[in-house]
Amino acid sequence: MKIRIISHCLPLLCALILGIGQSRGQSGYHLWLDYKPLRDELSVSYKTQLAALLFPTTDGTDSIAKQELLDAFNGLFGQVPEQVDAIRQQGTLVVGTPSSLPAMAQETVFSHVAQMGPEGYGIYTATIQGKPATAILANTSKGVLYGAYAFIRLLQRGADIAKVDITSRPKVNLRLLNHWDNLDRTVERGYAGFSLWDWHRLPGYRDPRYTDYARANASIGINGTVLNNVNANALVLTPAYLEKAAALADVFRPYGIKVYLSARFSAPMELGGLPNADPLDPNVKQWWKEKVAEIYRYIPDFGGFLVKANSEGQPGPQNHGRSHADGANLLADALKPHGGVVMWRAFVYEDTEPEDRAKQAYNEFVPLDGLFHDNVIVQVKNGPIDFQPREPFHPLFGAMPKSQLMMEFQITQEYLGFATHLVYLGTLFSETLRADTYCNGPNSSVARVIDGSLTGQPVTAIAGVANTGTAINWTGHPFAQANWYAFGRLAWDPDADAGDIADDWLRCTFGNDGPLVHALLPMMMQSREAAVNYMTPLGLHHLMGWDHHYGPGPWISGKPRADWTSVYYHKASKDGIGFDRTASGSDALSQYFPEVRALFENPQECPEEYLLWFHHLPWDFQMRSGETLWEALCRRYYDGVATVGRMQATWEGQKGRVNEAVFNEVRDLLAIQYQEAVRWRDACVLYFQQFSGMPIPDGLGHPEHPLEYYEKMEFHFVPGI
Ligand code: GCV
Repeated sequence: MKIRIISHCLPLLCALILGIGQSRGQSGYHLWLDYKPLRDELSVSYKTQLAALLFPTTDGTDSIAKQELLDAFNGLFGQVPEQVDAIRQQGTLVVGTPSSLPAMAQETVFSHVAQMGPEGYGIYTATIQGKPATAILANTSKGVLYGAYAFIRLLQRGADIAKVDITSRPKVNLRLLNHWDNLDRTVERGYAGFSLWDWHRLPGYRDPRYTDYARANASIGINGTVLNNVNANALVLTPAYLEKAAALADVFRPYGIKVYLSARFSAPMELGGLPNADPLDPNVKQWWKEKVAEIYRYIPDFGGFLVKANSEGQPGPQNHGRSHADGANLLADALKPHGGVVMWRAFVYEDTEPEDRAKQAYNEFVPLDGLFHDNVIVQVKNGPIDFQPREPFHPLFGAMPKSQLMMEFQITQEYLGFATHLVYLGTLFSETLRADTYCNGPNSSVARVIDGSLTGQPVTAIAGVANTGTAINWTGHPFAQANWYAFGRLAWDPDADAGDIADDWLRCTFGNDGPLVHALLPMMMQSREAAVNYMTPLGLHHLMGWDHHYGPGPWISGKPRADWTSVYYHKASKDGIGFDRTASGSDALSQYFPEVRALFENPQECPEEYLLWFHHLPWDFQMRSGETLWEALCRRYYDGVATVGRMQATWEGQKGRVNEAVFNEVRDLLAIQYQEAVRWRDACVLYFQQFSGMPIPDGLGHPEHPLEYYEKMEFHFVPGI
């Protein structure tokens, strides 16, 4: 018995010992803000260039910026600059705003400040009061904070700060994380432990981790956070929870981060005892008005509501015979006097089985264009189905010119291998942002729609479903940190290059090590395409396991709704595979502008990445490569796995270059990813082979097990549901 107890406890003991041995510094806890010492020559020159700091602080925000600069200098080149109140002959870093530095505000370099807006910053090599200096300038202390982080990033990269001339302001106003965190601390589609919000001990105990969370977000320009799941519990709107949310808001405020809440549309019934939640009912309006006023008493700078309504069983205005616009405007009117916004999600599909789920949001929302009040933003997922490994951009982008639209990306990897697979999402985000909607002729990219430059919408926003949790490294997979990072950077500048961002992340995270970046950057850049290939190549989608969404499940059928099954989407049969969304099929393609339609309409010309998204084609369809469709499909599946094999080899080459704990963790996760990629490939190839009746092309190899083996696999207690 004793032996059994010991053997049962052994893993726990080992975990505890390992946990103690693995300090936060070694674990990835410090994210991209780990200020590792730079090379000696760089340190020497930075010590001279940054010997003195002239930085008069005015509030909590610029005080944070100052401390961050001091910590960074100390870590990067081992020197804390002398704090001065007059500019030195040389080697002074000047930081502030025209009002914090009134004696200098007439200097030429301050002329840039006019272009920075309330959040932008500038970093310059300049002559101030006749002396050479480096300057971080902004209009506000928030801008100063963002400027400080940008300057630190330059140092982490070992940039030449003798000639810097950077002016940067965010292209999108509201840059938010959406937490799908439940009040019991489980996280829907969360793969990095439990929710960061310790509701039980709030508001009394403010975990220092809340500060670290805010710091990480501020460092990449995120300025808002929706604390709770869109599948919302109305309790979050009760005084007990508002007090807790207010405590979080207090911690986040100096970092420039506003708190938002997901609101349950039926809250007036559940909390207020009203007989209905009809948005046109005066009592319902009054209830929301009072509730919102109460929220602002707790959180004076509350950002507003995020709402999932009439979607996947959530209550909404349609329950009362009203439209999404009626519902959104109800909340918007309550928020308006306080300056809050409503982010109303367009992720909707009919309760009855739709003919093509991809068409639903467009069909429901386009007729409402122009009806939303001016503090409503319609939040649209990047693609028309649901965060699949690859989707074409959502046809709503560009199709509602009289409404404010925002982007919703998913950072957590619900459909991309959870926190087990190394998949860099900067490329996915960028692919959507750069896609041309042609809504206003050429160069009408999705980025131009959401940054308001095409529509002139005053409120612009972008959200990412968070991948954070209580895991010591925040995101589960060490490389999943890069996805949080890339989201923030692209939210600030949707035109930024995903490769440059990955390069920054690597240098800031692992140290400014050229050979390491040279090896790992291509690996990151190929990783998403690899996942697409071993999961859903050539435009296939929604092939994952039932409900938990883990692993392959192309055979999923016979569920309560056809559009929750895989067979609904791939439509494989003896005659071919793919979803015909052209005029001969569901005609979802007609929801796009003519130039986009022309791009996808003809299977001979359709980019292969989207082929089976838009077309149902015979197995022997001739691809541009000369292969048959079946051969091309097999080859992509095998290529995907082969890429993961190369990623493993690349990582092995970094032994000794990254700390041992992270090295081992990534190595082991890549091994799991490889196994899972093989399983995806083999399960899908065997499943589709039943219909194609064709052999796997020579030289690719053959699955180890028969199809039934994969179909019978069961997984219990999969995280995230
Ligand atoms: C929060 C998908 C996910 C759900 C999620 C939903 C949504 O269906 O599987 O977990 O619910 O999207 O975005 O609302």
